[in-house]
Amino acid sequence: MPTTPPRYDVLVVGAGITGIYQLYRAREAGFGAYLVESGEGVGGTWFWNRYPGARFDSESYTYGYLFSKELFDEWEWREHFAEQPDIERYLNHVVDRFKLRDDIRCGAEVTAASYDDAVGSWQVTVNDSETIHARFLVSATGVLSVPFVPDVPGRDEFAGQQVHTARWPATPVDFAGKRVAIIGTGSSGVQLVPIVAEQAAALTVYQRTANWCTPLNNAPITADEQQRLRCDFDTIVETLNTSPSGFLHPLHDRAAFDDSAEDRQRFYERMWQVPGFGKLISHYTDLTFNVEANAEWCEFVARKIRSIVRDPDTAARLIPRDHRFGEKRPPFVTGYFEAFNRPNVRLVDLLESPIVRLTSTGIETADGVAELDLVIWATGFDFGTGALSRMDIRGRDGLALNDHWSDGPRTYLGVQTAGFPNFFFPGGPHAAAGNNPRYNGDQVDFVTDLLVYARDQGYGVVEIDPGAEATWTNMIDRAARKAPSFGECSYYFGTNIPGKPRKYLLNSAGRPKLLSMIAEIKANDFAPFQFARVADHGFAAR
Ligand code: N01
Repeated sequence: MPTTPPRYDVLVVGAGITGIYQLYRAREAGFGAYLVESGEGVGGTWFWNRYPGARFDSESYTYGYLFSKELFDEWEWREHFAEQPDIERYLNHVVDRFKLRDDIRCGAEVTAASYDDAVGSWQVTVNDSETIHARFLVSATGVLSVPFVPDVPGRDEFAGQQVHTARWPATPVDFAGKRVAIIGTGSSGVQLVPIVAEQAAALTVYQRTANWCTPLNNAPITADEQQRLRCDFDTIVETLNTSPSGFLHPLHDRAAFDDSAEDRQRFYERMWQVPGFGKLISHYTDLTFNVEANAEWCEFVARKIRSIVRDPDTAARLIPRDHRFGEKRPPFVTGYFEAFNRPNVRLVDLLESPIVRLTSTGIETADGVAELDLVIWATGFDFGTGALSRMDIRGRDGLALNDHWSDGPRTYLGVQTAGFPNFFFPGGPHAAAGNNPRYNGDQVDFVTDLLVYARDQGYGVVEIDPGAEATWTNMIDRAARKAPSFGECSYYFGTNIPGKPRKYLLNSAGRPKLLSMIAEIKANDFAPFQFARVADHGFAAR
């Protein structure tokens, strides 16, 4: 007997940090809400990226949820920068604590979604076979969710094991006694290198471009610090809400050449010791604007690299030559440069000897074949639009999202795009440029408030005006040109994916601006969103 497809007010896609919060907010607001997740567990990015060494590089307590003081008080992060298993435990704890698990279905991948204008709702296909109807579809599919593997000849011929950092298997990968390759030296590769180096018989690191890596400076959170965090909750929230990028790191008040040469060196030493993104945020105010200031800091970091790495040729290769500090998203490391002092670790500079192909036994470069048991691809993601572009999303009159975005994403507030009524994507393109969960949480709050407004006014359809979309998207593109960080060499422009349009994928206008725009929109009855009534308002409350 054919069964009637389930119907929900709000269908959330993706059980990452954003999706879990969206499910919580939609349910608290009284919507019949449900969440589908392609992975076999919750956590999103923090479920898939379970490679050894994966951890936050934003402070744990600024990255977790802040909507519940009780949650904040009862969860004790063990480290300032938590490791992946702790993060996954935390997200499972949140799901259970707020009784969300019954409304989440894992192993359910959205393979298509189309808007039905006649009834003002979405027909969503799951796992190519099942149908779910939803009045509102919220894709919380994230920006770092689709792994990228370069099209290197012979990939299928390699007889050993291959794994991507962003699809790391749940069963531990054994490095002991193995000849391992890590391809890619972005944030994932450089976190993994020291761990593999300790266990593998031989590790070859294939680097195309060196990155400006600086120490993460992680530490356990002491009992006193735990206590202080609890006491400071309100101040922490206030600081995060008013800082441009959603971090606690204070801004500096001096430009580099306000200080003497001696004072600058002392300051650089201090920066080397500060945790995580402090090195970008609390640095001299002109670090990313002033070429000379940036060059001096880069030279300081280069000296540090030379002082750690004993082989001068390897050290030289590990020092970036093609970009300044902050032009790409900087990785933060623990023991990365030190790993190259081990006798079992070798660096291959792909600019000198590019990969020719994979053979059945290893990787062939211009210098010959390295025999391998395991190849690890740490080659990044189809950032920002990767997941949305793979779901065959069709809006009004069958318009494909991929056609609407053929020149790159066009959005309003990074939450909706014109021609796709009742479809939202918090935490997607044009969402954050800083501490992701903070911006993404703002967007979830906004989407929920918008849906509550629509419901209260008796509307069933919510759609952004194309003019407003164009204005916001132009603002994003202008802000990107003015932004001090993240040049076109960074994957934030889609540069790493062959054939992808070069369009800025973040929102570098800052969180305070986003929050003030949201306040203004709400004060104006959510103009410039357009609303319409629908005949059938009978969507399911579970
Ligand atoms: O990916 P990436 P990632 N041949 O794109 C190389 C977040 N994150 O997974 O620079 C050889 O940064 C590529 O080389 P190049 C964080 O936002 C956070 O490391 O293009 N190499 C590069 O070295 C981060 O920024 C944490 O020349 C090839 C690497 O692969 C984002 O995720 C931890 C190649 C890709 O680096 C992505 O990081 C981990 C080819 N054909 C990740 N193609 C935290 O700490 C690409 N590469 C929170």
